[in-house]
Amino acid sequence: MKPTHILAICALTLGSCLPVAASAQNAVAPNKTATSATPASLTDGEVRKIDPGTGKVTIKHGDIQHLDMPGMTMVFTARDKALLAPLKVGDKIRFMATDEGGKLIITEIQPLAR
Ligand SMILES: [Cu+2]
Repeated sequence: MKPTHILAICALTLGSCLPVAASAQNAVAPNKTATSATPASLTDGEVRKIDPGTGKVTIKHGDIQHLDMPGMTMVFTARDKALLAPLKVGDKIRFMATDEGGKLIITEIQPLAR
């Protein structure tokens, strides 16, 4: 097999896999040259209120650069209510927030040491 064939296969694979890995909304970001495409990262926060029934959690959070949001206290919705099970009010956490159609969803929570 010639090396050029391997390169061609890699390019095809990357091109078809990237949009699949991201959500439909984020899929366009890698192709943009704009500076607004900040990669999503974990945000520091402190749990203020937990509502296990609705999956809502109030968090005092630091800057969320990929959502272009300054630090504030606000309500998020956990994608999976089970994410909230280990939490207690006052816990320091790191969490992944994502904007889905204007609704802020938490997809991951990492508790920090109490
Ligand atoms: Cu906020």
